Amino acid sequence: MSTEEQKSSEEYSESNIQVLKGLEAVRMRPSMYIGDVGSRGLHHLVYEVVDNSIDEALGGYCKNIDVCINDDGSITVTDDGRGIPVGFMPEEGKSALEVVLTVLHAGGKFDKSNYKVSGGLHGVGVSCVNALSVSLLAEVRRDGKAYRMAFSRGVAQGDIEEVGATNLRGTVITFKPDAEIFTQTTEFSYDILASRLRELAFLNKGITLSITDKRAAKRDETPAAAAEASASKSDTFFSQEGLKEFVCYLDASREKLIEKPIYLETEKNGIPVEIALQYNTGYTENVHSYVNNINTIEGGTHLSGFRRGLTTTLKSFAEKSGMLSKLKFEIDPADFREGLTAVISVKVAEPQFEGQTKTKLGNNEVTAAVSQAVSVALDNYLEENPRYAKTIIDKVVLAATARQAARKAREMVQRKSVLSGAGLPGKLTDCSDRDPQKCEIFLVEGDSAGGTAKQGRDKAFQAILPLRGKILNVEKAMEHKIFDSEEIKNIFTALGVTIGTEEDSKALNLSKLRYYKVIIMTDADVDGSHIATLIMTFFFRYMVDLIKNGHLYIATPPLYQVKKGKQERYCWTEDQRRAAVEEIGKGKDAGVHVQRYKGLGEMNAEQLADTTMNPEFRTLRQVSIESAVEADRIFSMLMGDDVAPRRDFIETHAKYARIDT
Ligand code: 0RA
Repeated sequence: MSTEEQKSSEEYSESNIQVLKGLEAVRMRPSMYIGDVGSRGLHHLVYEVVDNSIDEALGGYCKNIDVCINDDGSITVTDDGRGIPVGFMPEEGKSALEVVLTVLHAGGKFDKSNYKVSGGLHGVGVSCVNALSVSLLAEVRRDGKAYRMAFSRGVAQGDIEEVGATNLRGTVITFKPDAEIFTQTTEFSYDILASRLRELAFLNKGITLSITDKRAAKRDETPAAAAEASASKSDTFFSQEGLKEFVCYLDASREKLIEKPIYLETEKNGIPVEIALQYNTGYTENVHSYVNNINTIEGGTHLSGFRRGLTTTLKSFAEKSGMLSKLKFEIDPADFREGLTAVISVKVAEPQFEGQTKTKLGNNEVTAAVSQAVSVALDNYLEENPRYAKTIIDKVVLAATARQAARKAREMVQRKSVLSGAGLPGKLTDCSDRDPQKCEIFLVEGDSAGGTAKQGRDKAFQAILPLRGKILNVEKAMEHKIFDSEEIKNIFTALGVTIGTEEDSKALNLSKLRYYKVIIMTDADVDGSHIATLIMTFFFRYMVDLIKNGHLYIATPPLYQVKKGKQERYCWTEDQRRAAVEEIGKGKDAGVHVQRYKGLGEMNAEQLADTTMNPEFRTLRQVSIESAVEADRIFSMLMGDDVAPRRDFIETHAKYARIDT
């Protein structure tokens, strides 16, 4: 507020006061504008600026967009679009640049003709980013001249300045998020930003998006890792063929069933529709939908249209060609989507977003548009590619047959679960409290660690379920096998959740969930990571709502115990180990004993409780899904034999969160 006081009051026109009120509102209730003020909201700031550049690109004015994470943690977004207009706007009493950066939803004041098709989930514009940044510098290159204007927390720090001649064109926005707003973190994740830029490149073919990380290496690592990290990281994303390449990227580690993805790009009733789909030899459905470049994770009318078009077209083709004559039961719509990977992208002028996370498209007119587009393109494909048509239908028939078998297995699990406490698995050591909100269950690798955990737990609210070795890899197994697996049945029955109906096997009833914290506890080694990944894969494929509602956690057992005489310290990182040796060794290493814990089994019950289980001392990592699309691809990739990406995954996708309740 000090900047406000410095200026004399007469300088404040009506519009200035309104601007302050507008941006002040953003600062008062940031979550209303950007969703939340955690890591997600923080990254949203970058998307908001990039979306403006994407709009320029979709209008045909911009080809390159670059994002840079600067050494000081700020972000610079550079594009080669037309540049934000800089001329004086008499009605507003200030430059267009200042209007764009200080007036909420200022976009409408300029170009009404080409509607914004990008424009983020919250569609709030760069002025919000400005309001939530401790500093923002806008540089515009336009008509042979370069201009700049600086802001702090949305307040102009002087007038727009002409700073010289240039033959460049475009906009450069540099901003540093305000730590007063983003109290949890102001640190950007390269991986999160890179994966969004990659996604945007696939969704908007022909645009080049790049990212560079200029931050210095973090210290917490080994010297080799630090050296590698100190070279600035960089990636460039460009897609010539759009969604066709997106689908290939998603299916990179799956075995394809047809030679190339089926692809369509058309406009129906004024709605641009782009779709690519591919069948693979797997059993999971991976359909991702977008509206105006936003991932609609809750689906909506475009997804319904896609499903309808797919089902009716494949079904009528199969019937016509007599391929269903031997089937004695109805094919389920879901059978048409087993082993299907698809991306649907539509552009809707006035999207209505509904649902819990406002990522479900509500516009009814979109269903028919997408359904028709799919029918036409798919019909053509099946006619022109009879061999692949047969391959696809064969796969559907196989899926239908397996579903019949799965139904029986599932009904068995269903009958056993929930109904009464008597149905609980014999291996479960339950807690005494019955309030799910207070209760937690540890899924523990192996019977012996399970035994230790049983002794170390707090009986009142901590339950233990030991799992035998490596649980079934659900990524590679058919559904009826999954419901046959003893370990998986035990998880379902112990948690008390019921599995979906036949129509939607993934629909989950969480209302009977018996523990609000489901904690995976495995050894701190590669095998342990693998087991944790297998368990996470299971939850991702069969209980994704459990993850989305924040119930899934990973325990973090310590890596070292540092001991001298009666003094002992537990350490989770190299830095902590060094510090502990220093501290209790008092500079002398003599007599200091460092034990590397390789497994849970090396700790006794008390140690396990003190370091890993007791809420007072432990650190839990909450599993979250940053991007459903990336998560899906990664889960399919991780199930290969390569260990390194698996470990990376666990480190980057399980957020660190200190949970002390
Ligand atoms: C308002 C009007 C016009 C372009 C923009 C804003 C614009 C904003 C951003 C933000 C980042 N990059 C951007 N590029 C352009 C239309 C410009 C005209 O009519 O010349």
